[in-house]
Amino acid sequence: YCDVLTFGETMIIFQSDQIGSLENVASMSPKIGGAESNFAIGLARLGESVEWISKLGNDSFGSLILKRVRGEGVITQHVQISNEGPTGLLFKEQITPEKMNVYYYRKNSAASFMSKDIIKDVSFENLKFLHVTGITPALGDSCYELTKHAIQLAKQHGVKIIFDPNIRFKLWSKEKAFEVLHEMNKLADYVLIGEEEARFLTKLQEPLEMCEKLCMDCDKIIVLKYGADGCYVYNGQLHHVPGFSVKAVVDAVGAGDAFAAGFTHGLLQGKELIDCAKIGNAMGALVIQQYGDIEGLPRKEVIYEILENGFENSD
Ligand code: KDG
Repeated sequence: YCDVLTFGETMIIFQSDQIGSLENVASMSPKIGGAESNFAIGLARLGESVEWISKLGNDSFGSLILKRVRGEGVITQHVQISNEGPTGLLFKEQITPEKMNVYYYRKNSAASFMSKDIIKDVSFENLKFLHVTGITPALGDSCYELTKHAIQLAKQHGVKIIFDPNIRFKLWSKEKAFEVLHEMNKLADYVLIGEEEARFLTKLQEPLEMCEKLCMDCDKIIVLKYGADGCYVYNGQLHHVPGFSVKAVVDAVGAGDAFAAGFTHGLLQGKELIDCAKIGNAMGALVIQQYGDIEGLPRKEVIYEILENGFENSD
C-alpha cells in the first residue's frame, strides 16, 4: 500500500526549446506531462510512496508514459491500457519567454473514458492523502463521476483530500467549472489554489477575504498561491510565506504541481504548515527554470539544500 493516491490524464507534450510560433520551429521532442502524474513524480523524487491511476491509449505514446512514470518509482498497478481512444497530446508554443500557448489534442482520448471502475480494486484503508484536481471532472461525465466517487471513498475512510482546482477553461464552460469546483472545494481538507483561480471562485480580490470565503467556516486549510510572490497559508489566520526569486523563468507550466508535491511531502513528514508551503515554493521555483513539466523536479537532497541556503543563482 502507499500513502498518497492521485488519478488523471497524462499526455505526450511536444515542445521546442526554440522560442517562436510553432509554424517556425524546426523540431520538437516528446516529453510527458499531466498535472496528477507531475505531482506523483514530484513526490516520488522526494522519496514518498505514491500511486497514480490513469487510462492510456494502446499505442506507443501510452507505453512511453507508463514506462516513464513507473520508472520514477510511482506505483502504476491500476493504470489501464485501452482501445477506446488514443493517448492525448499537448503542444506547447513558447511565443516569448513570458508567453506560452498550450494546445490540446485530447478530445475522446483514452483517459477521457476513465470511470469509477478504474478505482474499484484500490484500497483506501491505509491511504493518508487523496490528491484531486479540477482537470479530471472537466474531461467528461464518466471522469466527473470518478472524481466524485474517489472523494466519497476518501471521506468514508478518513483520507484527507488535497484539492488543486487547476482551472482549464479550454476544457469546459465557466459556469460548469464554477459549479463543480465549488463542490470539490467544499469537500477538500487542503485547497491549493492560484490567485486568479481564487478570484474566479470567490469574486473577491483580497487574500484574507478570498481565503475566508473558500473556507466557508470549515476547518480546512487554504493555500493561496501568488507565483514569484510566494503564497498565503490560511488556517483561521493568514500567514504569508515568501517565494524564491529565480533569474530566468523558462517554462512556468507544472509549477503548481511541483508546489503540491512539495507541500504534500511536508505534510507527510509532519512539518508545520508554513514549512510545507516553503517546500512547495522552492519546488515551484525549481521547475520553472527548465523546459518541461517534470524535468526540473528535484531529489530530496537538492530541495533541502535550497531550503537551507537559497538558490545559488538567485540574487
Ligand atoms: O499543470 C500542468 C498541466 O497543466 C499540464 O501538464 C497539462 O495536465 C495538463 C492539463 O490538463 O492541462
